[in-house]
Amino acid sequence: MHVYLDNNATTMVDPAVAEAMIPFFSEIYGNPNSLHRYGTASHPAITKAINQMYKAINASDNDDIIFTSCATESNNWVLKSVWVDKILNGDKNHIVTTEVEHPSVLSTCKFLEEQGVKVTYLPVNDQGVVEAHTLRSFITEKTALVSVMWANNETGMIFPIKEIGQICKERGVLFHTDGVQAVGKIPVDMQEVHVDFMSMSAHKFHGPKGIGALYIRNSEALTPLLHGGEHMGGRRSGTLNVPYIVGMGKAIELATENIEEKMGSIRAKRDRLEDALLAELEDVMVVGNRENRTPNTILISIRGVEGEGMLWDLNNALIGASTGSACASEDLEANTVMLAIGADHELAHTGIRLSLSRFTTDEEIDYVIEKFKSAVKRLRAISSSYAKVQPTAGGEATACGIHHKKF
Ligand code: 7TS
Repeated sequence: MHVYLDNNATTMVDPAVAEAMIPFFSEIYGNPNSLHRYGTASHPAITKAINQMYKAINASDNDDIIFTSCATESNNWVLKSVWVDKILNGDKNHIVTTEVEHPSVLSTCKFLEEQGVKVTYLPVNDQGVVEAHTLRSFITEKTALVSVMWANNETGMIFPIKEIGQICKERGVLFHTDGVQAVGKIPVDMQEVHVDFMSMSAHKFHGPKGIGALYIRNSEALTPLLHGGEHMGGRRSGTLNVPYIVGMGKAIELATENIEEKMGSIRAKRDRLEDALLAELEDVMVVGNRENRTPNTILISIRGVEGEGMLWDLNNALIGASTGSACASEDLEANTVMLAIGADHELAHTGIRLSLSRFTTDEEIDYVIEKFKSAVKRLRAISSSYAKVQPTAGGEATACGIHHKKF
């Protein structure tokens, strides 16, 4: 059996999405900016995709949704353009973000710090969540932007976007959220939150890789990242990637229609897997409470078992999982989100992320439970650092040199 449980890294393209894209490669291939019939032939499909995007997140007609090449581009666009508009050409000098953003936000913030921008990195609590009230004391009249993700890619923890948006609105500060791990996993309704900019990525909800979008409330001014041929109203140049736009529209429609029902089914499988691992393995813990977590995600730490060793064993059993963000997985570093939560280095090396999708089956879950248990048993038997101890009431154990917080 093959089991893919790395859906927070990327998802399978839904066959219905692939089918919708196919005509736009070799049949309807004109440049949509061309005035002839070959160009205009794709217009209805583009309009349909745009409408699917607006409907999926309940955007209003005054808002813009601009297609980009990926969420990394969307995140770079907001941060760099707010820097140009409000800091280089304005009187602000400060951006607030969090310690646990995706590298496309954190690395851009580091770059902006090198340019002289002041950046505040908000801490997370022991659940891995930024508490909205911590933001209040950090916003000053020099703050140009607050950027806080909607859901974390490693833990699945959902951040209080409604409260944060409200604080930003009261203080007159622009608010960006990286919605990549929220859209298609939990209901996202732009009428319910005050968000100025939201990044999205199609490949996280069974669309193709290499296409993303940026939601812009009330068509807020934002200097383009890509200048050129005035595509998309001059907001983002580059010939429209019609097949991928069609694919993203179809994918977001499929992911968000009856989302509660779809997610209920994923949640039931996720909970069954989580319950089994917690009940049948000793000295393991899952980061973050379930109620406040995206329904497909488990970040589990297995005391005494290196994440990479675990991945190796799972991979040999044809199970795809992750030790954290694939974007950072070439350097065998500790899980940065676990470090931010307060885990020590040793524990932060033991995190395994299991992320399900609507294509995950009950049989696959049964298979993963068995293989996971046997991998932990094997790796602990050869582990020099693992000594079986009973955790104390506070969830702390010291016999193997690991001191950790109870998550
Ligand atoms: N933002 C978040 C929260 C993400 O999880 C990712 C990808 C991105 C942005 C980047 O999206 P892209 O469209 O540029 O690819 N996250 C992961 C992950 O968790 N493991 O691999 C990729």
